[in-house]
Amino acid sequence: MLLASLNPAAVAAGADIGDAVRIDGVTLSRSDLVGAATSVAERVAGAATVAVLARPTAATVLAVVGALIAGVPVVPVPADVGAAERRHILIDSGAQAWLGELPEDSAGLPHIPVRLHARSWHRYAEPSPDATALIIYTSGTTGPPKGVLVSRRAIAADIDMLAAAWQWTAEDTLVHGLPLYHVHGLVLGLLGSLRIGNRFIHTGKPSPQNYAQAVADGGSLVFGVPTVWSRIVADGDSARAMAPARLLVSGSAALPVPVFDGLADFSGHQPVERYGSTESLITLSTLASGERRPGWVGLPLEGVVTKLIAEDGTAAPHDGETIGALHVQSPTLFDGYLNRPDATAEVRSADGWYHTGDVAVIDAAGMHRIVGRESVDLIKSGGFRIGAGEIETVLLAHPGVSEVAVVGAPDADLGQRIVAFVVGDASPEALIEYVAQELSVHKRPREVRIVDALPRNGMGKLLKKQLLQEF
Ligand code: MLC
Ligand code: AMP
Repeated sequence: MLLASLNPAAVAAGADIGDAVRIDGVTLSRSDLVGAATSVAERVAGAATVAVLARPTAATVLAVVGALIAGVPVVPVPADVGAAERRHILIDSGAQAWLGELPEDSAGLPHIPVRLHARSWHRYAEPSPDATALIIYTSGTTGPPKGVLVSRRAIAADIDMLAAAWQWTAEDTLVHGLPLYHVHGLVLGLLGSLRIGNRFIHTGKPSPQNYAQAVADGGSLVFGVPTVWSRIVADGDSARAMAPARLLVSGSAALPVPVFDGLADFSGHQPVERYGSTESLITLSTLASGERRPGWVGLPLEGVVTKLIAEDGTAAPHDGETIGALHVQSPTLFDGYLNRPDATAEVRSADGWYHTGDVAVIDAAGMHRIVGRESVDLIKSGGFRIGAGEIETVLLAHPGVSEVAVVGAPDADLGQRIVAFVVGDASPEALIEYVAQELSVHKRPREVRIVDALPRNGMGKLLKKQLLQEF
């Protein structure tokens, strides 16, 4: 059973001890979760796909769990989504209804509300492990986001592999304040907790103070993206407040070595770093029982195999120095991009390897270090994956823009920050607001530079590396 701790028979027999989920001021026991989510399941059963506006609320938790009970694939929609991105996600996914919260613009879809106090004790058969659990939209280098088909099998396998690596048990209290529309917050944090049977606390905004409070409330397994950890270290007191936790885990982007060291100094915990993607789920991690090496993301999880392909197409040696393109094979890989066999074939080989797009080195002990990405057009900002092409397309549709180039500039807080170089006569503020409205708030450029011309080579191709030299 995917959400093993919500087994109705066990919950009815009294396994329902204590709180299961605390989020947005609401506390749910496992019995509350089974009863209310099964009531949701009764209302969505039979739908092909539903969209969930994934704000961090109890309604979102019940919507996702209810759809999973009924075997209906969920499309988590970013809480801060803008008009054009929402339209694309709804049309591409074929979502038939909004389940849970209704956005301001429902785009004409019917609404299935979630009632916190409704209860049903109907028993649903567990859907096939091959069934799609989630369709998560994620950015590529060009074009609009693609829907990643994530199966129930992949999710269950990943959580079990991570549980082994992190000695994660029902005794833990998992804490994070991350969005519930991506792998990190939703799959690992929420679904992981409901599979393992540990208590889960969502902190609300992932501020250093909220993290400190959640650890004071018993948090033992704490998840964050590097930006969150960096802000906690900068705060000092909050970093010291992590001391009673059992394991601090960082992922979704590279954890800077000074942040790793700061956490170790203040809290006494060297953080565990892990690596993965929407397409592969988490495939590499350092171990609760093993070496944590600053700047390195760890070893393949049980069942994962990796290979490095050097520029000449041969296998790169595992010498800790030779750089190659990272490919992974894992029971956790996605089932393709929805409606995009062409894009799927570009990254997944017939014999089951996923081409991650990341560049890495591996040492003789099998430790991996991520060196960077193959393309400058995939940006990671605050742990969010953002395609430069997607932002450029939107900006080009603005009447005040004639040419544009978007880059990820190095940023001490966000890892990378989105900077748009624009030829045109619009104001930077108007363009930032335009992207926030059309795509989503977290994809907005943090900076727009109006320039006379963009650097191009003789063929007219943009020279983004030249733009990046400005930083
Ligand atoms: C600012 N705001 C605006 C705005 N400009 N609102 C509307 N329009 C505008 N133009 C508001 C925001 O809504 C927000 O409001 C506030 O200003 C601050 O927003 P922000 O500046 O965008 O937030 P910031 O502090 O920079 O966010 C940092 C962060 C965030 C770390 C909290 O980047 C984050 O949550 N990252 C997590 C990403 C993640 O989970 N990635 C996992 C991908 S899965 P308000 O009301 O909120 O204050 C993956 C796999 C793996 O990668 O390996 O895990
Ligand atoms: P997403 O699909 O949003 O999960 O983004 C996946 C990408 O995030 C990966 O391909 C990497 O580029 C990056 N990533 C995730 N975890 C790490 C990490 N620990 N270190 C460096 N990059 C990471």
